[in-house]
Amino acid sequence: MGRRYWGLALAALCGPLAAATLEVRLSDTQGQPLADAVLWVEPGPPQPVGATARVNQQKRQFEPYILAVQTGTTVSFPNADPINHHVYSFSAAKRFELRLQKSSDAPQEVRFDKPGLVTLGCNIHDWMLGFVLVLDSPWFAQTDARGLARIEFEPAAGQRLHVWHPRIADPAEQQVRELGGAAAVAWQLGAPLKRDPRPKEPSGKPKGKGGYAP
Ligand SMILES: [Cu+2]
Repeated sequence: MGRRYWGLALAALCGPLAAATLEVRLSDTQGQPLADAVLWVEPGPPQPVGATARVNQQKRQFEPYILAVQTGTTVSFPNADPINHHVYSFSAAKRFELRLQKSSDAPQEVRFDKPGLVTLGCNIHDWMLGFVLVLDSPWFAQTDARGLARIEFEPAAGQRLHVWHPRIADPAEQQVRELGGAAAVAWQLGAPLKRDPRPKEPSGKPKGKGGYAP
């Protein structure tokens, strides 16, 4: 049963919710849009039921590169490649490893039960890098290519807007704003972006047990 169904069912039970949409436009110090950043409003309600999400292994990359989920979400890791992957995380929020066989096998799942940032790697393909950001709020969205994100949430006093992206220099301390009832926020980052942390996939013919057919 999908998340949307449960959302509708809950809305029906509780009556109309005071929902609002916050539109955020995120840009770097030069005014250029920053895509794939996660924006979220906290505090938020706990998750009524376990949601699901997915991180594909596709063309020897994690797809999506950055996934935001609420605490308690179960994420499946299907392998769309004709080769094996060995996905792992050493992050405090979730340590795990999955030996992903070729795409014919059923995807394996991991439940993300603690908030925090989980960095994904692959033991076979060193350049594979991905992130699962586990949030204690259902009210999050990711920026598109124009740097735009729309967050659906229920406004309340004391809420704060957060942002995260691997290229933001100081996500822990600086990237938080009070929400003052605004419907739109233009957020320009105050410090230059760090370089993209993703290593380049080596060119040339692959070798070894991680090799693959072109
Ligand atoms: Cu791999």
